[in-house]
Amino acid sequence: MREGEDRPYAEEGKSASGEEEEGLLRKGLAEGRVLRWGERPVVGVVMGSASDWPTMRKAAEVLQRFSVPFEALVVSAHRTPDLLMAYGRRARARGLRAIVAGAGGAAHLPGMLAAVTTVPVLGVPIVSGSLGGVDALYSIVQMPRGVPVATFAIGEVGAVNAGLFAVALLSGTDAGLATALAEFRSREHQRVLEMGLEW
Ligand code: C2R
Repeated sequence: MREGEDRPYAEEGKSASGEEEEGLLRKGLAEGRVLRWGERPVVGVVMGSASDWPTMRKAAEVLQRFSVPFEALVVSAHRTPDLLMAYGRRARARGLRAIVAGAGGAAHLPGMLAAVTTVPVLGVPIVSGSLGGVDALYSIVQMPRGVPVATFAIGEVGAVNAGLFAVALLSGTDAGLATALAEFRSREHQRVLEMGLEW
């Protein structure tokens, strides 16, 4: 690697310095890599691979529906460990109030994020490979005592509910969101009351 070039990893055996971390984050959050919706994102929607996006966009769609500004990007504990650390460490300072993190297989991403930030991490197990998402569910839900990741159902249902849960978290300090959430629930209530069956 040439001098002055951003390294994808800190040198073996060393952690990225503060300056390196800033550089990684700048590159990782560059235009074209990050999908931004609204001014000043308060929720980060992250995933281990672009292949997770069809599922994770369900969480993003919920945030959009409730007018919650968010950013969405690919970041991986396995494949971009230093970027992941930088993203997690800077999350609170950057104004994020919740991180929805989706990953499949050996899903270390949500747990590793939770290890470096006190911003609530909401984990979504993605269906991938031969174990159908159960591997990701166990990887995310079985966190050791003291470092929680709120874990949701496997796949799209989990992504939708993680989005709704992020809205519920934010509604604690946002009366408008609390009202919007209550209205959503009452529409769901009505929808079920109108359900009929045909023989
Ligand atoms: P590819 O489709 O890119 O091969 O990824 C991703 O979340 C994805 O579901 C396959 C699966 O690998 C997962 N992945 C993780 C992590 N990074 C990528 N679980 C991680 O850091 O936990």
